[in-house]
Amino acid sequence: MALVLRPWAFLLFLVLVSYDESGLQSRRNGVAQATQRVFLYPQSPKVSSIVSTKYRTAYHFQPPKNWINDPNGPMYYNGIYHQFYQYNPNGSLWGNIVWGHSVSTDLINWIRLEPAIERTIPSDINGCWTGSATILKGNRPAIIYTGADTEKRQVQNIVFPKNVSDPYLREWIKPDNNPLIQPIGQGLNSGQFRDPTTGWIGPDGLWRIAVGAELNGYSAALLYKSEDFVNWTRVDHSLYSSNASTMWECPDFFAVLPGNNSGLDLSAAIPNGAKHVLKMSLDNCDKYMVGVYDLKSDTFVPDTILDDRRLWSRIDYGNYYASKSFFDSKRGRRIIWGWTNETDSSLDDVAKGWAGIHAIPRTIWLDSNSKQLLQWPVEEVESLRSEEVSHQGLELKQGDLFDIKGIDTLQADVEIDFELTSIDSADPFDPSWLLDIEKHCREADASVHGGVGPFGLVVLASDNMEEHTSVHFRVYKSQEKYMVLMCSDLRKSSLRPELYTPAYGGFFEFDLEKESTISLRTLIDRSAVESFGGGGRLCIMARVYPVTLINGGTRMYAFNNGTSTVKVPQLKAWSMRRAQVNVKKG
Ligand code: DQQ
Repeated sequence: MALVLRPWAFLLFLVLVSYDESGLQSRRNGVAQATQRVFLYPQSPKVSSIVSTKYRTAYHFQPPKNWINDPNGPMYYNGIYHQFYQYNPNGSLWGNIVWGHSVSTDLINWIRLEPAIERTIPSDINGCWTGSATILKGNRPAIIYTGADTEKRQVQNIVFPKNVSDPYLREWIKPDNNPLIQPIGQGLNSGQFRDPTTGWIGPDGLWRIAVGAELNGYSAALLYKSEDFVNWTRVDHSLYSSNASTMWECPDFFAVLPGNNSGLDLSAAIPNGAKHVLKMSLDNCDKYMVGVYDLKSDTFVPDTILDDRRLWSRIDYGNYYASKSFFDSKRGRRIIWGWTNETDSSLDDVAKGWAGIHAIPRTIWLDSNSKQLLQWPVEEVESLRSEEVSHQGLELKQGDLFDIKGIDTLQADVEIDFELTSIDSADPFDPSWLLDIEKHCREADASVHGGVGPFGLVVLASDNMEEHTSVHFRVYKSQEKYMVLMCSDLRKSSLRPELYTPAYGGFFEFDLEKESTISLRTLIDRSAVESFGGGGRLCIMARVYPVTLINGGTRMYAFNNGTSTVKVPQLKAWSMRRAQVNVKKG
C-alpha cells in the first residue's frame, strides 16, 4: 500500500494568514476591473515577475499574444472545427475587438489564421462583438454577429465565407445590406442588444435567432424570424424574458435528451422527450434553465422559475463566462466552450502582453432526471496524456495527505474516486448557504474538520504549503438527500500581490442509495485549474499564479480532513504534453 502522510500536514493549512475578502471583479464588456484591491502580502524580492512565460497554458486555448474573451461562432464544417474569438489585435486589454480565427481537426491542436471579421463598415466600426455560426440549407455557413456602429449602438450583421471550397474558410464577406437588425422598438436599450444565437428552424419552416437584450429595464432573449436568414422580423414576444435581472449577454439555446450524452441539432427534427436549455451570461457567470420549447407559443418554458437568480443553476461555478455551444456533427455530441479571464491586475496583463484563455471544450448533456447539465472534457484531450501513475486501495484518515508523485505537476490530468465509508457523521445542511456558496467555502475550508469531508486534491503547492490551491468536497445531510459541496479555494494559491483569489463553490445532490463514490477530475495547466466533480455534475474553472511554479517544482496531494475515513479505490494521474495551440509555423 502506498505511503500516506499523517496529520502533520494539515497544521500547515492552519498557520496561513487570514485577510479581507474583498477584491471582487467586475467585467463589463469583457473588461476585468479589480475594485478595492487588497494587498495580501508586501511586495517581496522573492516574488518573481508575472511576465514569466511559465504562466502561459500548455494545452488550454490562447493566441500567442494580446487579449481574448468570448468564444464565437464555433462550428464543425467539412471536416474542420472552427474556433472564433473576441480578440484585440493591438494589445492585452479589452478593446478594438475583431474576430480571431483558429482551426483544428481535434479541438485540442489549433492552427491560427488571420482575423475573420474586422472593423471595416459603419455597422461594426466600433467593434465586431459576439455572435454565432449557423449552417444553412445547401451546407452554406453564415455568421450573425453584433457590431458596435458609428453611434455605438448595437446592431446585428451577417458574413458569409468568400469561398466555401477553402477548407479553412479564411475569408468572410460582408454583404451590403448590413446591418440586418437594428435596435428598434419600444423599451429596447440600443446599448444592450447583442450576441445572437445560432439559428434554428421552427415548425413553420422559418429561421429563428434569439438576441440578448435589455427590454423595459429587464433581461430578454428577443426572438427574430426570417425566411432567408437575411431579412429578419422581430416576433411580438420574446423567446424568454425575466425581471430577475436587467440584461443577458451571450444567450445560447439548444435541445438535449435526458440521460443521453448524444447531442442534438436544433434545426433537425427533435425527438420526443427532448428538453431545451436556455443559457445566459450575467453576474460574471453562465447560468441556465432547463425547460421545453413550446412550439405553439414559440417560447421557451422553464420547468422551474426561481425569482432569486443566485439560485439559478450554473454551467461552471468558477471563472467561466460567455460560453457558446455547438452541435458536433462529426461525433454526434454537443460541445460547449467558455472564456476564462486572468485574475491578475490590468497592469500585469499589460506587462505580460497577453490575457484570457478558453476552457477545454466540454461535451455537455442532460442528466436522466432532467434537472442538471453534465459536462466532461472532450475525449480528444486524453491524447495529450503521457506518463501515468496509478494507485488503488488507498485509505485516507482524518488529516492524511497522499503525495502524488511521478508526473509533471504543472501539466496534469488527475482522476480520483473518493468512496465514503460512513455517512452517519455528515453535518446538517443549511439551505441559506445556497445564497452565497463562496462564503460557505471560505468558512468551511480545507482546514476545517467536518463529519464527511473536506477531502479532495491539493495542487500547485509549494514544499511548505505556503502556496497551494485545494479542490475539495464536503458531504451534508439534507432532509431526504445528501448535498455535496465542491470548493476550489484559491486564497492561498499565490504569494503574489494584487490577485483575485476567491474560494469558488457549488452544491450538487447526491443519492446514497445509488452511489457511494464521488469522483474528481482536475486538469492542471500551469495557471489553469479546471475541475469536474461528481462525474461532471459540477465544474469549477480557476486561474492561479503561484510563485513556486516559476521558482521551482510544485507538489500535488490527495487529502482528507473529515472525521470519517475516505477510501480511494482508484487514483490515476497523467503528465500532459504541450498541445500545438496557435503556434506560429516558421
Ligand atoms: N463580450 C462581447 C459582447 C458580450 C460580452 C464584447 C460578453 O458581445 O456581450 O467583447 O463577455
